[in-house]
Amino acid sequence: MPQTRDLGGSWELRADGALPEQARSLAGVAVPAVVPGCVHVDLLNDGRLPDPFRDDNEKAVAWVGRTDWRYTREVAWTGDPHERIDLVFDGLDTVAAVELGGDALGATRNMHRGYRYDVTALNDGVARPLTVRFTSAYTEAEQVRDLLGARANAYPEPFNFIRKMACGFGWDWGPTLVTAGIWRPARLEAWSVARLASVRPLGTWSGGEGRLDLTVEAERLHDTHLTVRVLLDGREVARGELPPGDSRWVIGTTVAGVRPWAPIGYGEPTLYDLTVELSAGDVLLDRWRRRTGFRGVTIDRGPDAAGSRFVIGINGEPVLVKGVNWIPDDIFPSRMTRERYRRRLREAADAGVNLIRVWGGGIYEDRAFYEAADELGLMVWQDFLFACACYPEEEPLYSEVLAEARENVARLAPHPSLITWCGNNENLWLRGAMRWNQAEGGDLTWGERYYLETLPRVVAELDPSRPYQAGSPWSGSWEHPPNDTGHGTFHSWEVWNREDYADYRDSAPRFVAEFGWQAPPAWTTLRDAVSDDPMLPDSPGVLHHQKAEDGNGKLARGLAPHFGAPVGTEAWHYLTQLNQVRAIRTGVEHWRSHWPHTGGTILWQLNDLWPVTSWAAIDGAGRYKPLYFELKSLYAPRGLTVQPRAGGLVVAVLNDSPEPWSGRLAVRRRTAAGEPRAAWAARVDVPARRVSTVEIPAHVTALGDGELLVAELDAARALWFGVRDKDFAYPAAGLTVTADPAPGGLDVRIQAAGLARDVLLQADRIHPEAVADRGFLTLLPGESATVRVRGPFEPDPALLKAPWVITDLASVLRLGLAVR
Ligand code: BMA
Repeated sequence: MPQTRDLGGSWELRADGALPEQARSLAGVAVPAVVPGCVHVDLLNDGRLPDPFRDDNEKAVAWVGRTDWRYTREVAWTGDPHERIDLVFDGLDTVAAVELGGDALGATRNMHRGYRYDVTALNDGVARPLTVRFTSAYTEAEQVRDLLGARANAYPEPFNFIRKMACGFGWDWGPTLVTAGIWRPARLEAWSVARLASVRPLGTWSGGEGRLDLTVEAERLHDTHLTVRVLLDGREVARGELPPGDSRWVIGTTVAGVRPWAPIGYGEPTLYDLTVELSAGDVLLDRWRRRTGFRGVTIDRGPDAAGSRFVIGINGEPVLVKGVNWIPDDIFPSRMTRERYRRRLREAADAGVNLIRVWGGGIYEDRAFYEAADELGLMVWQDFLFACACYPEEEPLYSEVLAEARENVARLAPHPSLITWCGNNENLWLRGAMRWNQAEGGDLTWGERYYLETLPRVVAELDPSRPYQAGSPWSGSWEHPPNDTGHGTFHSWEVWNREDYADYRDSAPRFVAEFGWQAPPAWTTLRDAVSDDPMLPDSPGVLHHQKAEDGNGKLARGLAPHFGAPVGTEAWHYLTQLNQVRAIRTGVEHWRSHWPHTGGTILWQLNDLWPVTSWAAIDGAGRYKPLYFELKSLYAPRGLTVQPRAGGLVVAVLNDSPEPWSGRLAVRRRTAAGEPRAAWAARVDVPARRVSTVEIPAHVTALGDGELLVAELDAARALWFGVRDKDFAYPAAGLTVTADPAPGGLDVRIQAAGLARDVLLQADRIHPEAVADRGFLTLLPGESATVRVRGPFEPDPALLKAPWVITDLASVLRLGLAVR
């Protein structure tokens, strides 16, 4: 068996070459460094950088990305002698020269690949210096740009000229922090005779049967006879021979007695241990192990009377996609841990999410990400790493793209959660929509060949088990504009950028792969990030943590028709978070009511990678914005929503459960004070996985001033106010709050005398680590609810009396003040 020695842990970091003024103190200094890691994190840990997340320190540390760096340590082989010793890097960020004992081993220019070098000389046991020199990513990207010609992109940075995480160069939710470093594990691997160079299992499911297609590639040093054994949960399912000269073994076999992997809400995410062993005679040479599963994936893109569908099917069943977009969870991705991946994905699953789209401006994530998704039953849509730009198709980029695609398609093949590969984010669309074809370099290559030829070929060759999409959005061909509501995937950005959120209802796209609405992060997250005093929506630090073009203007214009102009930062914070929730609710309920015409929604965006005003549901400090809790009801299997249709109102009964939903649907018109005005009821029978729309009679929907509709079916409820918030005369909520100490915190009971709309308990205002189990909640007169608050604080009910800990809409609208 191969022996390995981890090269993680302490290294030394030095600046190479010229240093800017701020960095003079680094001249000749060896900074303690950690692998895996990156320069920024090492400098931060050594107290040599101000926190780039605070105020506008981001600007003060910009020199780090423009500097060259050198990582060094000694290495020696301390294991048994072997015929071969390899030095393996799972990831180098990005432009690196690797040297051992002063000899060059190789040069790299792609963060998204791994590298392996023959260092068999280490068999002598003598220690040698290992050096990895990093050239600034800017130097490389600017050289490639000069060589191939400038091309348009969405941000003024050269991210499209280098194979490196694009959003590290800054995005409309992210800082510009251009990293360098040994960002993934490094090790020595010693082996003899032969090793498993690649194992690519494709587990599929159809006709009630599992199937395993497996390709094994060996790297061999001798022409000996090799055998391969394949075990599933310890039981041998296949065995093969690699005669001398042969190093590739391919099998396809049905696997009896297995159950399929299914996403959340559609069955169990069943996984199996897959083991592949390589032997020579009785000697076991290498062993590979993963959890894998069997499932069939289709995307129904067929034509129909309305255009072209986009319905994802798993194991033969159409699946309503309730998705979120994922960006790297840390601007320094080497800081991610298995626990953090697991926690974030568990949070998505807890919110009812069944699909995560790994967005093309980030990275092919760590194995831990896909393993967590496998176990949770979260489907993963993986973009190839191209976003919002024209990308050159010439060398030196073309071969890098090809190598990176081949490596990652093979690497991620075992994961049943990964259900589709997508060519890019928005590049097919924006070239025309942003007129990049008419801008500088508009006549040069721009990436089309990757999306329409290279990448689909790689997927067809290495992984035919997963449907490929050319891009997001994409209408299926050039016959229709890429972002066409009638065909394929759609990104809904006009509404946030220029319109009122009610306009989400103006179309029913076939699949909404992006849509979002901004809001600031949790109060404490913002307060910790900026030292502005006073802290205002437009004070310098707050504005620095708003990266979207005219972001605050869009927030204000989105707010005005619904809530007017807020008084004070606290009211702005409360109302913009509420407006985010209102907007997303409007979109998702409308689109869900059109299932299966609309095949699903993928919210932009689940997470953040620093403290910022953004479209995220979970902020950069990991705190939940109220939107996070709202997702739980929007993405619940069952729900009700009142929708305007053809001059009247309907109740859409949303049933994404495997059972029919039958019962008595009751709709009442009542005053805000609770007095009944009209009532109507009907029996509904909604088949499994279907939506029924039921018209509400006009005499019920004839809302007078201060009246609302309440629709109910079993435990589900929908409210309809008919007018915009600022035109509804909300009475005082009349809240009575009582709190009981509970294990780990407080149980807070909120009782409403009147209509209490959008009561919010902001747990982070009690203690930075306190968490509540609900976001906005609305109570009808006389109702009560309990909010569980947990965290490391003294469970003193008096804490709830601090300003803005508990707030409701009527109080904010009337007074711009907290209730208590
Ligand atoms: C889409 C995404 C991102 C961007 C978001 C918000 O374009 O693909 O590039 O951050 O919208 O503008």
